Amino acid sequence: MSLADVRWIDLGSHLDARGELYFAEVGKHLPFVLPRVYFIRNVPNDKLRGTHGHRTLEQVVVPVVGQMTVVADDGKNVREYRLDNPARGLFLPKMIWREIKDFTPDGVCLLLPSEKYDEAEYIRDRAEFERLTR
Ligand code: T46
Repeated sequence: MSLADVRWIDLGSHLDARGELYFAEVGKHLPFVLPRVYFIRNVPNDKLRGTHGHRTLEQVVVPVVGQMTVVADDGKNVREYRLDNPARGLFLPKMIWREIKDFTPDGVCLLLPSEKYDEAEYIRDRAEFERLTR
């Protein structure tokens, strides 16, 4: 996979006088069936989340509250994406090194991954990631 496979995904929405409702439906907004969800919040501004790649896992990152920046890296090119709109998630395919940084104090991101948690499919060693993407 390469940075060309990283893309924005517009969620479904229903906005009316009662407020805002957003949704992601498999096949319509999500390219995989969801076996797990998790969210990250309360990240100090000088701390990073991620800093690894995934052998097989894909996921969508949704900035439900506040803002944060995803740095995506395919081993050859690096690109930054500012997540600032809860109506839009960022799709990260497998074999992309990612860091999430610069959370605003209120920042909460919801992660929609394609697999259950499996430490064996993480690539936490940067040298190994570079070997695999060479
Ligand atoms: C990713 C970024 C954006 C679990 O037990 N179950 C889970 O579903 C998750 C996500 C984590 N954990 C355990 C594994 C570690 O012992 O929680 C601990 C911290 O996880 P990690 O250091 O991987 O957290 P992040 O924020 O660096 O990475 C997470 C995801 O793991 C990763 O897939 O892309 O968020």
